[in-house]
Amino acid sequence: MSTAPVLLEVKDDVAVLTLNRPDKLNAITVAMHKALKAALKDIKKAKARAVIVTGAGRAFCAGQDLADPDLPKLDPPDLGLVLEEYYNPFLLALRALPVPVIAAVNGVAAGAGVGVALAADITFAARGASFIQAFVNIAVVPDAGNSHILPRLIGNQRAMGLLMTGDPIDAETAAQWGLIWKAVDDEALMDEVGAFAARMANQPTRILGLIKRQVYSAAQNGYADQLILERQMQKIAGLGNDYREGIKAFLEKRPARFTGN
Ligand code: LHQ
Repeated sequence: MSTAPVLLEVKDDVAVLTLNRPDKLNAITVAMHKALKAALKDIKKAKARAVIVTGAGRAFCAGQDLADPDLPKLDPPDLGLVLEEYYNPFLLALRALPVPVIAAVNGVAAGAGVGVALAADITFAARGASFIQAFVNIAVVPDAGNSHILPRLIGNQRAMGLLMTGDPIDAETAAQWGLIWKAVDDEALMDEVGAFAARMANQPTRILGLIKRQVYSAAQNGYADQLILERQMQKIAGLGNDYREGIKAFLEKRPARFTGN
């Protein structure tokens, strides 16, 4: 088994990005950040049409590696630096991938690990997985996008409760609350996510990229601005080969064969 902090496999247009420090529950080090940055470049080069993010072993990701000797050592410390230099660019780049990113949360996700799971466009979790806003337990504030995403997905009350207690919730509760798309049986997780990603890879990829931009812009836009954005994007959609194929397939009463363009 490779000891690289991140594994990447691209097959049939689907990239699988695996956080790979199973002994440390895939806690994120500076070395892992560097590998993630390289992996995102490789995913773009490979022109993958869907991306799965998962963890090796029994955990998804335990967040920041609290023992990482490479964490910037400053006296007094500036924990913001590791966010500025590593987490924020990585999460923005992940969100900006113009293809669907699907998280397969195979076990516990804590702190920034939840941020990675929720930066995906669609998050599946194994029933045995849990989500822990662990920040408060070590007296730091939420980061990795958690303070943005949580209130939007589950509302202020539940967000406050999770962030202020650091208590875990299981995958079923996360799904009921709308934090994730779906909880699935542990042993079925990778098959189900693989099938979903394969389906996504046959969708009109450029349209999925535009849907991402629409949905993420909606967090900032008012209704009128969003209508303008929809108008701009529908123009782009209408110029695509997949649009022509979609209409043709409908009129010919057959499934569309989208190429992603
Ligand atoms: C770990 C970690 C870990 C290192 C498990 N680090 N080794 C923070 C600060 C700075 C700047 C940037 O932003 C952040 C953001 C954050 O992410 S803050 C939140 C950081 N994460 C945590 O506080 C979670 C810490 N981990 C835990 O609470 C537990 O490990 C959980 C609840 C995740 C799992 O518990 P168990 O299933 O009982 O496993 P374990 O605790 O026995 O862990 C297994 C091994 O993994 C163990 O190593 P060892 O050598 O003793 O076997 C842990 O030390 C190691 N590990 N998380 N974050």
